[in-house]
Amino acid sequence: MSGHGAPQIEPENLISQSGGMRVAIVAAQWHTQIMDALLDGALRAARASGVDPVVVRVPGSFELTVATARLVRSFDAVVALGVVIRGGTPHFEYVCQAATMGLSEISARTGTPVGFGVLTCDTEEQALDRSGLPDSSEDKGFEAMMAAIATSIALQQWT
Ligand code: DLZ
Repeated sequence: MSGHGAPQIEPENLISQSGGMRVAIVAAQWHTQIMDALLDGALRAARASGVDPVVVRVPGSFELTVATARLVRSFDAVVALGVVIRGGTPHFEYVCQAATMGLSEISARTGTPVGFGVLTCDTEEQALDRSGLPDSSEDKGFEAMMAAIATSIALQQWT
């Protein structure tokens, strides 16, 4: 899936509505360089939007679901970050499916926005290109945080 067609949500436009918003980032630890870049992007987006998130580290992307399930009890939005590379795991489909289905189910069941910042790539090069490093073409950690904050703001006046 390419980033073509993604909305341009400007963090500065969210500051006036993000006051007091409690946001948690849950971040896996596999593939350190790419994970650090995703986390950096998510923190950049949060701070530019006037949000100061907490960061919870879990070992792998499989653990994102259980951590998110707990965190949605106490936060207005959660952003899940992970990197799964096909070459890196014979369990690629299982780990990707657990993270994707688990996070989507938690978000729908609880009504709490969950930003999906889990890269599921065939190669490390693809993941680097989406990680928000200076030479990357996409910044998925930033995008996931913007989506979570913007969704929380969109819902807060109606619920
Ligand atoms: C086991 C495993 C493998 C092989 N590869 C990855 C990966 O590429 N990315 C990732 O985030 N996690 C990986 N894991 C770890 C699992 O997510 C999980 O942490 C372990 O199976 C322990 O539950």
